[in-house]
Amino acid sequence: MRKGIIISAVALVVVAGGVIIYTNRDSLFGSSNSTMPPMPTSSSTATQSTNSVAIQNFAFSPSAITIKKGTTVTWTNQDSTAHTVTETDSQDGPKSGNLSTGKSYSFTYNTVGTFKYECSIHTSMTGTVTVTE
Ligand SMILES: [Cu+2]
Repeated sequence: MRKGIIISAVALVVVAGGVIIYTNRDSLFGSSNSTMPPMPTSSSTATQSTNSVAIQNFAFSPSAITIKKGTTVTWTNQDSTAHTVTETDSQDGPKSGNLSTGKSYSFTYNTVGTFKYECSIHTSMTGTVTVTE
């Protein structure tokens, strides 16, 4: 009988401990969700006529731009993490190296075509520059 009580007590502690861990996990998840960067807006994925691209929330914004031949495009890192602007299609394109917070990099596109680039640190960050006559 006493053995049964002890086992029950141990089981209760295990269950209670599990509940506390679960609750903490839950609140951790809740707080990390609230600090998640906002989802990119649809406008940042549409092709835009600009020569200025922000690097923010682990994305190029806008990620697709159209420019005239001879235009200089400037990327500015607004994240607290270092990023790069690196061509990925073996054409003449940007090769910025690491850009720390607040740093900018410029590249002039002198050839008509479509040019792809990425952040070489976070390769899910991609962008496209379309150069027209
Ligand atoms: Cu990056």
